[in-house]
Parts: sequence; C-alpha cells; structure tokens
Amino acid sequence: MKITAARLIVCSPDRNFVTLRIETDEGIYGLGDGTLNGRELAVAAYLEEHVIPCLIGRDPFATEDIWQYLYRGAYWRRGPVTMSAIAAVDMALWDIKGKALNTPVYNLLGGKSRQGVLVYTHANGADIPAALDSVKKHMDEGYLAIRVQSGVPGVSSAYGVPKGGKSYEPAERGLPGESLWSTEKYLNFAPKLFEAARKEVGEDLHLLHDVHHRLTPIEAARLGKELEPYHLFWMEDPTPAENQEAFRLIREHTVTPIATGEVFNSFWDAHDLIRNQWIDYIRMTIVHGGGITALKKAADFAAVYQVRTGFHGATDLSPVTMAAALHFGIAIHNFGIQEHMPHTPLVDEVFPHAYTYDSGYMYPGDAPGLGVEIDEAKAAKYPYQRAYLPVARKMDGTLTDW
Ligand code: GCO
Ligand code: MG
Repeated sequence: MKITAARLIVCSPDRNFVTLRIETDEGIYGLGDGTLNGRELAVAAYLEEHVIPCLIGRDPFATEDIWQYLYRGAYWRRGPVTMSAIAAVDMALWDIKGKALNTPVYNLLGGKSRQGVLVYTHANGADIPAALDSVKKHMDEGYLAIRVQSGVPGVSSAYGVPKGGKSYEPAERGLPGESLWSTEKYLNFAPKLFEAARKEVGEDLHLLHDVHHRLTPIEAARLGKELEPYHLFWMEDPTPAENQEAFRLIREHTVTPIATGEVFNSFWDAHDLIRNQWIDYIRMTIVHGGGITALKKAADFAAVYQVRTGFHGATDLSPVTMAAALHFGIAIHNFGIQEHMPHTPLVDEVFPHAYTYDSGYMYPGDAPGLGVEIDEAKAAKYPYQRAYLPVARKMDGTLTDW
C-alpha cells in the first residue's frame, strides 16, 4: 500500500479544528487531528508546506519509520507545532492500518485491558452553591469523576468558570481576552470549595481540580496539604513544569495526587517527573504529544514508575483525538482516567464517530481504525475564524499564567 495524497480540512464548527486526511492507492484513507488551540494555522502550514510533500509514495503501515523520519529528519526537534503536525500524520496512519486490517486501533495496541474508559467531566459555577449544583447535574448524568471549578470571591474571572452558567470553552473568537487573578484570594477559598463538595456528595465520587499552572511550588504545596482531608483524585497543573524539579518540593509536602502535562509535547518534558515519581498522572495528549507512536512509549515508561495516564480531553482536541485516546486508554495497562468535555452537537455532526458515553465510562466502539469520519460538506460551511485563549494578569497588572 502507498500514500497517494494528503490534504487538510480546517474548519470552525463552534470552534477551530485542523484535520489531516491521508489517502492511499487502495482507496483506504485515514484521519488525524492537528488542532493547536489559538495557533491552528501554524500547524496547517507546517503540514502543508513541509510534511505532506514527504509522505507521498510511502508505505502507510510504516508508522515507526515515518514518525522517526518526521521527528529526527527535521533536525529541529520538539515544539507544539512540530509535534502536533507529526501527531496528525501518526493518527491518520494508525487509522489506515486499522481499516486495512479491518480491526479497531485498540487491537493493534494490545487489545482491550478493560471494559470501558473511566472519564471525568467538568462542573463549574460562579460560587460554591452554583458549582455544587453543576456537580449534581453531572452526577445525574452518571459521571463517577468530576472536576470542580468555582468563581473566587473578589476575582473577576477565575479559570474554568464562564459567565452566565455556560459550559466552559477554552477559546474566544477575536483577540485574546484578559482576566484578573489573585493567588491570595484563591488559596484562601479553594479548600472551602472542596470541604463543601465532600459534604454534599459523600466519599465515593472522584473529585478533581485544575490549578492551571497558577501557583508557585510552595503555594501549590500549601494547597495540596489543605485539600488532603477531601481526598481529591488529583490536583492538576499545580505549577508550570518547565522546571520539572519544582514538583519535588510539592511532593515533599503533600499526599494529594498530582497530574500534569497537558501542555507537554515531548516525553522529555515528563522524564524527570516520572522517573522521580513526583507525579501520579501524566496528562499529555495524543495530538500535542506526537501521536499514538510517541505516547505509547511515554506510557510504557510511566508504567514502570506506577504513573498512570490521565489524558487531556478538552473541546480543543477534535473527536479524532478523543477517539485515539479512547482506543489507547482501553488498551494500555497503566490507564488512569480520561478527561471528557463533550463537544457541541454541531461538532459531533461534522465529525460522526463510533465512540459513546454511558454511565461514567466511554467506549471507543468497534469500527475498524479510529472510528471517526468528517462530513466535509458540513465542515465547509464553517470556515476558520481566528480565536485565542485568554491571558491573565495579577491585580497590579503583571502578566501571569492563565
Ligand atoms: C483542561 C485544560 C483546558 C485548557 C485548554 C487550552 O484541563 O481541560 O486545562 O481547559 O485550558 O485545553 O486549550
Ligand atoms: Mg487542565
């Protein structure tokens, strides 16, 4: 089998997505996701100008060699644009491989290790009662694990809490919005949120929380310690991780489990975190981490250190990445949990898919390959629109981590 053509479908049904379609001489095609929130066209240009021309004529089954060719062969290594582009190719090739062998991708990754993929979803509210209402709504939908974010008194827009009770969508059309942040107010407030949540829901529901890189290591250590009585499933992205050693300090002070890695694009971003057991869950995603080929190696390394996966699954990852994550999560042994932020009905219409949600778990479905299609006629009705993630400033105007 040979790759004969590849092309991009960039569309914006409610939000932007970059999809790569690779075609073969046997009529089988595969889809890959290359969406990088707020920088979508950089990945599209990287693929169009620098990657697609090198794919023509290659054997689509050669996932390892093509991955190495695009990674080592570029000379310039890593970076979110490069790795998302490589991931788009890699996903599309695994999709082709599955379709050609008439089997779901999970069978190529070891087969099913479990019945379903445990997922967590998002609850949020302007204040504690509203956040708890949102938790109860998701419990009624059957979720067994829920991330809770709440507005913080005195902070105009806390992370993960949109205005007007809408569900949180991490990008706004137009230029970046700005929000104001106070670590002091947040640190005093967050333990009260989880004290109230535990009282309301009891011990069994898994509660998660995303700090979104906003604390210093010692502040994160304080938060982790104060959250201990409420037994969180995890505290996410407590501090930026460019300096992996920062997590040692957090770890020395708290037994609240730690998850990080949604912004990582290489195994090397997580190497020290994993081998020193400074984290419990690695959140790299198939799209931003270089594809199934790269993540399988990272997950296998993590397994040796009893670190489990907890992949990013926000709405800025397309249904193609969601499908890939579900095939991956059902197959590997050290799966922990998968984030599930449901896409809008319009996104699901543009990307019909075999995966399903039921009672707290997701299932990749049994379609050959990844089990996702794209309705190109519908996609064409929603052209790309520039959109950005917001930026955050401290009360005195200093730019900080959003
Ligand atoms: C999460 C994330 C997202 C990111 C978003 C950025 O845990 O789901 O933090 O909400 O902010 O994916 O593009
Ligand atoms: Mg996050």
